[in-house]
Amino acid sequence: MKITQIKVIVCCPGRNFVTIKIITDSGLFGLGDATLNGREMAVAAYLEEHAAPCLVGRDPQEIEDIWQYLYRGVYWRTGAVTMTAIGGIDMALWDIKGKAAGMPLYQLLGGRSRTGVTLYAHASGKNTEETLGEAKKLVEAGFKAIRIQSAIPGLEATYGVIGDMKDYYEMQGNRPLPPEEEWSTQKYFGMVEELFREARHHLGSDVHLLHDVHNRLTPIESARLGKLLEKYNLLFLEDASIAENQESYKVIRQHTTTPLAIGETYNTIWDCKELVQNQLIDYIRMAATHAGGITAMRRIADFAGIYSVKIAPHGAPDLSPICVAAHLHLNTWAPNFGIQEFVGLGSEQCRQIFKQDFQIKNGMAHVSEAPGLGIDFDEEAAKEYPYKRSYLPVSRLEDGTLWHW
Ligand code: GCO
Ligand code: MG
Repeated sequence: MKITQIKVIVCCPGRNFVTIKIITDSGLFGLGDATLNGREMAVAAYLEEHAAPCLVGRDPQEIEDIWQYLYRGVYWRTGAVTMTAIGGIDMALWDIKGKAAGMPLYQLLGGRSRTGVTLYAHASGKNTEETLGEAKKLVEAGFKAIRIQSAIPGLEATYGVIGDMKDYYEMQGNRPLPPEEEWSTQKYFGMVEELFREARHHLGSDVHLLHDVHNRLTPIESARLGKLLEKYNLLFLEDASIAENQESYKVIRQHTTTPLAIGETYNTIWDCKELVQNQLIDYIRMAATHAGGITAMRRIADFAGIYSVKIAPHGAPDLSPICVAAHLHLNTWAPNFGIQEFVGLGSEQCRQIFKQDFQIKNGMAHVSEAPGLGIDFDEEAAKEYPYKRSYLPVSRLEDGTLWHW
């Protein structure tokens, strides 16, 4: 089998997605997601100009060698743009391998470890009451795990909730420059305990609760938060602090038993090595798209498993349905799967373009049994929604200091 063409398609059905289609002389093709939020065209150019020309004519079945060629063979290894390009190509190659074998991807990985993939949904609102109203609806819809976020009184907009502008997920293409949000640790601590106390009171003890701090706290503040929330029994506390200095998580760990999750911006196994090896975290949240595809995720899952760390792949709306499908296969297989973030099936336009056939029932996803990833992409429909430049927000402290978003 030979690769005859690699297409890179950037479309914006409500938000931007970079899709790779690898076409072969056998009639089989594979699909991959290479979306890097706010930097989509950098990956598209990398693929078109630097990666695709080296792969045309190669055997798409040699996934491992192609992975090494694009990773080790490049002097400038790692980095978000390179690893997202590799992630998209790798996914498409596994899609082809599955189709050639006549097997769904999870079978190629080793088969099922579970009947379905437990999902967590998002509840956000402008105050505790609104957030918990959303959470209740999700519980009624069958979800067993909910991420709870609320606006902070006194701050106009912050992570997950942005004033009257709908949330940031839907702002793609609507603003010429990055919007700005505000952060105050003092004000956050003034509301966060009440949010979880009320959540337990109204939702009961069975439902799993999660929370994303989006790197806003310092390690000692995260430690304090973890301690404060211990009695509300969170499934995990996500991105409490930035961990460029992986050692800094020791500060959090030595103070609290609240389980910790991190990793959605990580690109290689090296980014989480110390965190995993020293058991400073409980869930690793890397995504197939940004961490080098199925080939890399499989290694990360096995590495994490040795240290009792579970995988909980990133599932925000900026990962395309192709990545969602890849994660469902990985999660169906991985013995150390934890939970999958899930934000719905995307806009109507999105569902017109990406045709997936996994099933969701009672807060669980059931992977497609079709060969490969089990997803299709309508190129003609995608043409209707061209790329629109857009940015994630930035965050500032009340005195104007630029802070982590
Ligand atoms: C999450 C994430 C997202 C990110 C987004 C950035 O846990 O879902 O934090 O909300 O902010 O994916 O690209
Ligand atoms: Mg997050």
